Parts: sequence; C-alpha cells; structure tokens
Amino acid sequence: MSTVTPAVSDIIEQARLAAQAFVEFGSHLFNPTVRLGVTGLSRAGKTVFITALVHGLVRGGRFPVFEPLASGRISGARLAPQPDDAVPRFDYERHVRSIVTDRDWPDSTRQISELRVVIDYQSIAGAMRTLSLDIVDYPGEWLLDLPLLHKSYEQWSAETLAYLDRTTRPPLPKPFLEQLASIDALAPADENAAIEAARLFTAYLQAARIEHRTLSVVAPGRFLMPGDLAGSPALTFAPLKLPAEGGPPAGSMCAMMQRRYDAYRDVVVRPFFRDHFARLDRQIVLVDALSALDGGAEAVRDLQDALTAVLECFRVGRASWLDALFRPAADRILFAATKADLLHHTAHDRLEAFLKRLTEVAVARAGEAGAAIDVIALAAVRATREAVMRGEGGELPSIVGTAMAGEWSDGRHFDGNTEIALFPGDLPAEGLKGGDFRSIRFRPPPLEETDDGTPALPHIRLDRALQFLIGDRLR
Ligand SMILES: Nc1nc2c(ncn2[C@@H]2O[C@H](COP(=O)(O)OP(=O)(O)OP(=O)(O)O)[C@@H](O)[C@H]2O)c(=O)[nH]1
Ligand SMILES: [Mg+2]
Repeated sequence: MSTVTPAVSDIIEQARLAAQAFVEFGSHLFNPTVRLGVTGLSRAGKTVFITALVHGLVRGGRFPVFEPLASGRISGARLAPQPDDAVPRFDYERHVRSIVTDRDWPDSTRQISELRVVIDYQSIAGAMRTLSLDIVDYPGEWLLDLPLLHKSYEQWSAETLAYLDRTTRPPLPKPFLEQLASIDALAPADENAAIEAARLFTAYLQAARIEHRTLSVVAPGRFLMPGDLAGSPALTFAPLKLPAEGGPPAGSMCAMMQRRYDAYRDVVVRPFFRDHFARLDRQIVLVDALSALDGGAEAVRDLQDALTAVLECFRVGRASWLDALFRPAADRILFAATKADLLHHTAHDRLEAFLKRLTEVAVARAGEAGAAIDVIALAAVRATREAVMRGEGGELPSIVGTAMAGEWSDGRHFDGNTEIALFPGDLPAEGLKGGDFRSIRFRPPPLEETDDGTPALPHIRLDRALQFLIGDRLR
C-alpha cells in the first residue's frame, strides 16, 4: 500500500527550500521584499481584496490607520514586473475596470497569477527606501488540495466515500455511487470505467458547489478548476471501495487509480504549494463567514470543516514533515471576515467573535508558534452605507446599497440601478449555529473623494489590515 514516506522526498524538499531561501536572502539585502499570502476558499474575496489593496496603494486611498501612507512617508507605489516568469500576471487593470468603471465584481478566478507592487518610502530615520510586495492570486478551490499532501489514496478514498455515504445535502451523489458499485477494484484496470467514474465524481462536485456555494473537504480542487490540466490522466481518478488488507494487485483498477492520485498529489499539488505557500512572509486568511451564516447550520459546519482541514496543514512550529514545506513560516497572520459592509458596524464585533470561534484551533496554534495574530472584520470594497430603519420593533440598524441585477430568492426582481435599504438580520452571539442572517449581493460603489480630492474606493478596515501586514516593514 502506498503511504506518504517523509524521508527522501522531504529531504530533497528541505534542501530545495534552503537553497531558495539562501538565494532570496542575498537578493533581499538589496531589494527588500515581502511575500504576502492571500489565502481563502472560493468566493472568500481574494481577488477583490488584492485589487482594492493595490488600488489604494497605487492611487492613494483613504487609509488613516496605515501609518506610512497617512503620515506622507510613502512617496509612491507602482506595479513592476513580477519575479516568477512562468506565472501569468494578475490582471489588475481588468479587475479595476470591472469594479470602478462597470461597477461589477470580477469573475471567479480560473488560473494562478502574480503581481509585484514596488513602494517608494522614506524611513522613519529619513532615508529613501523601496519595498517590493509580491502577491499571488489563485482559484480558491485549489486550496482544498492542501490536506491531500499528507494523505494516501487509501485514506482519501475511505474519507471521501464515508462523506458521500452519509451526506444528506442535495445534490446526492447517487449516479456516482451506483457506477462505483459496478466497479471491482481488484479487476484489471479499465480506462473507460475510470473515465466514467471521474466524470460522475466531478459532476457531483460541480453540482454540490453550485448548490452550496461553500464546499466541504471532499474535493480535489483541480476537478472543479482544471486550468490547463483538463482531461489528463492525473485528473482521471475517483475514490474506490478498497479491500481492507493487502496491496493493490499490479495492473488492477485500484493500482491505476492510486498511481493517478499519487501523480496528482506529487506533480500538481505539491509544486503549487511549494512554489507559492512555502515562502510566505505574511499571511492573510480571508473567510466569507456571512455566506455560510446565510446557508444555515450545515453550511457553517461545512465551512468550519474545510477551514480546519486547510489550516491544519499550516502547522507552523510543529515537528511535522509539513514544516519543511512551510518553512520559513509567516511571522504575522491576519484572520479576516470579509464583506463586513453587509452588516451595520454595530454588528462587526459579533462577526469578529464568530470568526474567532470558527478558526479557534488554527489561531491558537499559530500563536503558540510565535506568529503575531489578529482577527478583524473588513470590507475590501465597501458597497453599502448605513441607515436606521424604523419598523414595528423599533429602530433597526440597516444598510443601503445598489442591489445587483437579477431575480432574488424572495421573488423580487432588480434592474441593477435600484437602491434598497435592509436589515440583514442578527448574527449568533455564541456558538457556531447559523443565524437568521441574509447575505445580499450589492453592486460595487462609486468612487469617493479623499480629503485631498483623490478618487478612492471606500472600504472598511483595509488600512488596519495593511498596517498589521506590512506597516512594520515600512519603518
Ligand atoms: N459587499 C462586498 N462584497 C464583496 C467584497 N469582496 C468580495 N465580495 C463579493 O464576493 C464575491 C467573490 O469575491 P472574489 O474576490 O471574486 O472571491 P475570490 O476569493 O477571488 O473567489 P475565487 O476566485 O472563486 O477563488 C464577489 O463577486 C462579490 O460579490 C466586499 O468587500 N464587499
Ligand atoms: Mg478570485
């Protein structure tokens, strides 16, 4: 049976990282760089966060809490060619056009991309300096692959099938499970049956994503966002019911599936995390807690499971072979609940407290390992204003914004130009139950003028996030 043997591959991995760190150390002396990791499941708000952050730096946003900018020590920020030649560039201009000009949100991300921002600033002592900020964007689905790094095919198959057998959330994986029942894992490998199994398994994952919006721990992420790997053998596998004992006979169905799973893990997943997660200086973990609250108790549990499984892998400071993969670990980690503009500010405390409960274990572990931790509620782009509605129950702290065009679940239709005011509901004061909260999609807002007349995107606490993440590197 295949197990994940730490020995040889880890030693190679460590040596590679050490060499990389050495080369980078040399170049950082002349060109100080911060690699900022933006982590988040799909739809968490990564692309919007990166776009708003860069827009604020380059165009001068209203950032009173971001000291280097507020005090005037930053003389300018500009986009520069990124360090990795093989990775596409983050299409900043297109995303800005979408948010600012079209007042529409960017599309869901399908490929990895990277951006470098160079910040010119005056140090506190008065010297002129530059800092490069490197940021990577990627499809959130791929993050769900992180737990696969320490799982064998047998483990993954068993866990996935256990989930599929017990889940009661529609869509049910019936077509896949029926086909699975017709496959004998020990019989000779049958390519057509493998293709059909992978197709039905992928169809289930896709349907589950559309239905739930959030995703649980079952997915190999590239099945949903294959990038340029669509149709390759490394993506043509599925879980199988395996015999309790004994290795897979050579040439059998399960031997073939296992080989493909291993290829997916070692050739697709491992390099992605090695190249983009292993060398982070700072890390922000974005969590769309509000959509989960809207989805009810099971959606919240789903989000918690997925986050726990993913954050478990950032075992900062623990003696595990994954340490090698994630060293040097980020020394500052910010956990952020996104889209806080969907709440009145009086509810932001509750949102932060909810996020703390969701990520408790990961937060404690990162703190133990010596990383500086903070938890905040933010909106990278603030799409609403606040208002007080007077109803039967007295005054309700509400929000006002332009509703996105389309049909709502309550049957109302909006043309995309109508302002509505609503009370989004209450967040739970304790526990991880769903609240009676409604998450609404508003259009991005028009630009606002800052005090010196610069047009800027409104936000909530984006400046506080920046101060925590890179403020100390601009002193
Ligand atoms: N109101 C509001 N909505 C936001 C904000 N940020 C993101 N959203 C909403 O969340 C959706 C997803 O945001 P993205 O930035 O595309 O999310 P992502 O993490 O890049 O998602 P993937 O690319 O699918 O992994 C957007 O289409 C918006 O509807 C925000 O600050 N305020
Ligand atoms: Mg994205």
